[in-house]
Amino acid sequence: MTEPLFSTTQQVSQSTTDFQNAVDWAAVARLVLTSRTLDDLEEQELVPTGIVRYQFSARGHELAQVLLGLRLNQPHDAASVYYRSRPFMLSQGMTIAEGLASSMARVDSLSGGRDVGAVYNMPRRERATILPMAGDVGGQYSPAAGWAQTITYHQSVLQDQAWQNTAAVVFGGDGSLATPGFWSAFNMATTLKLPLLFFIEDNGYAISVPSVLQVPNGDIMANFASYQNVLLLSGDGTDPIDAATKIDQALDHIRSSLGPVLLRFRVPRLNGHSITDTQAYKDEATKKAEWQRDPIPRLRAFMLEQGWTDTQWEALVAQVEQDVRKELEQALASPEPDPATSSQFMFSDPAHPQRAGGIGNYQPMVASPESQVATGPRINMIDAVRQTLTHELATNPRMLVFGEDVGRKGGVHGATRDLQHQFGEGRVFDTALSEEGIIGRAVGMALAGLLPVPEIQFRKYADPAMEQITNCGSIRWRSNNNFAVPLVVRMPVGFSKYTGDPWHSVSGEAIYAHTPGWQIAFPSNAADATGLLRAALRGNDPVFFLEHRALLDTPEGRTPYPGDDYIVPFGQAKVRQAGDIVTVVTWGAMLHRCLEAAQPFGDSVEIIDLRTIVPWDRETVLASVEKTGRCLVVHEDTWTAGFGAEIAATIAQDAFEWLDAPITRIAAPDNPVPYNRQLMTTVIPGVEEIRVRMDVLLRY
Ligand SMILES: Cc1ncc(C[n+]2csc(CCOP(=O)(O)OP(=O)(O)O)c2C)c(N)n1
Repeated sequence: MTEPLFSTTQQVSQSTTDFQNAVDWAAVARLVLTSRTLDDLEEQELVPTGIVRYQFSARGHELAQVLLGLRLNQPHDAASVYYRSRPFMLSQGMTIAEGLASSMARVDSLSGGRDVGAVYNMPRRERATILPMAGDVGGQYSPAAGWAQTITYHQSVLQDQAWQNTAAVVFGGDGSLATPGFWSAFNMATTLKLPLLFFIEDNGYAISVPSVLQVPNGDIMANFASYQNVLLLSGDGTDPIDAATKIDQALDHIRSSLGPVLLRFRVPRLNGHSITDTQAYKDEATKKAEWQRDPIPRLRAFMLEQGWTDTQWEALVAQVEQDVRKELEQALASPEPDPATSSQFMFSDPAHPQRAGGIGNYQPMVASPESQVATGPRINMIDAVRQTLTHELATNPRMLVFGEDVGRKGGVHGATRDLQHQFGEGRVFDTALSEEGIIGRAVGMALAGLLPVPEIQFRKYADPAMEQITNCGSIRWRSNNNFAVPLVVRMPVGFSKYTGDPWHSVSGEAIYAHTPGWQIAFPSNAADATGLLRAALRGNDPVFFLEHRALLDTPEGRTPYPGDDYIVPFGQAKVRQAGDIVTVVTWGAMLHRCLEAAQPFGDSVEIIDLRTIVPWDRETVLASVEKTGRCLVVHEDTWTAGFGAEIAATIAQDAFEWLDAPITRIAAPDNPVPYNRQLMTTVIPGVEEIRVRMDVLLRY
């Protein structure tokens, strides 16, 4: 790789009083011109020749980004960027060749060719860590708030001096101010007074939609005037002194732990939104007025005022042109990615540790002996969950537990009762009612090396967080194994022992199984809950830990506590009952219904508790079907594209020769769970229905 685009000897003053005098304006000019030259090159040569397919210009936005970038000089500073952030990326040490290789989707791109060239991620080099960016507008915000909360965690709970004076920054356009992601992060940052800078580049448009349709009267600053706990700053992002001064003021506020800042710069967007956008929605006068605000002539005039000569400026332009041409050769020489690697890095691989976030020296877990479960008084599954959380909190200072009502109340299901009292409000705490904020914050914390364990009150209420969930799952893959985000999302699923309803009784594991990058545990009893939760908490990947409501405090879910070191590695199903004529595959509360249904059939029925949905134990299932030749899959999730369909398809493909009967499924019909108990029992598979199907298969 070639040198980053700023000199390591530049002066970036720590002092806040004379920032504009201390700025290395030569470095600023070089970076700004480099970004502009890259845009020219791509638009005029690389897109027309098909070498670059997808281009986002930063033209007009460059100056303020670079001024901010050069100030991110603390070791734990982090930034969550967006697709117009290439000038900032250059200021963080991304080389010209990497920038071009990213646009060309080559091996040397920041994502190894996996992501769009303008979608960045970069473990720390000389300056900030660049969090894996989201392609969804608004998705960049709550992970940045999670990093900001990590800063306060290190400062106040872990008392870590290295995190003093640290800032998190999130970049966005005016359109992004209308997204749920922005509001969830803004609410979080202002409520918790987080060290987070919202750096808003307001160019007046979101593609073609003007900002008057994004926020009232198109002016977010006026609307925020009465907002509490935030410093509001607004400036001209094309004016070197105004931009430098406001950035200085903003960072000074944040590094002094005075809370968040929203800094809005008005900037012109001198090109279309992307290369395909002709800007037909702007009239000529508007475009002309925008070009008059081009920051580069203003920067040049400012540099001349500072004593630069025309010759020096022209020499810099020529030098930048030469540098870009030289690194273009390097980018063009970068190979295409190897097609054989396209599925690599979906999950942690001990042979290839990630570079940031998660556990660096992760090793696969070993199963504890079953004998550990055998003795002792039986405890509820919810108590097993609490006991496991307690032990892991006591032994892992990086672990935090949070969610709605999780703190003082101890959770609406009691899983976290007394944990705040034992471990303090810094480690076990209530959050605002924002699932997007809960999961997005967890992502930012995991990227920063903590182990977040958020609770979602009921499976249905994770829906607002779906954007963060899908983005989280793909982080390791799309950052080409640069970043890992191990975190454990606990949530109750399914009907309760009293009733069901459309809101609290969703199981829906199939949706998450279809969300790449997540592992899913679905225990049927206290011992498995203990072992699986411990495996999740010591793992190196994001996990959904699904706790069935009808098993939390019922006899079916009870077992002896297997101990504080008990581990059930993922992907190891358990044969709960051996049999030789029919195989039943199931999980969660349905396991107990299957056991009851099979009672009249003695050892004819083999019952497998899958225990984890991702990864699922194909070997145990296929070995059983080879033995029995018959298979019944039972689950509570809805029928169409339920996880049973995946199991049935696998058996049909890999064990077809062994089958003596059609693979049979029992699942909920494709409708929500009703509140009326009698209606509910017609939807959730019952013991009688299961027994009849077993009988049919036994006689087939
Ligand atoms: C959630 C989501 N919706 C829609 C899009 C498509 N899209 C990409 S950029 C964009 C406009 C964003 O405008 P703004 O935030 O003002 O930033 P600018 O491009 O003006 O810098 C839209 C609608 C997206 N990427 N994500």
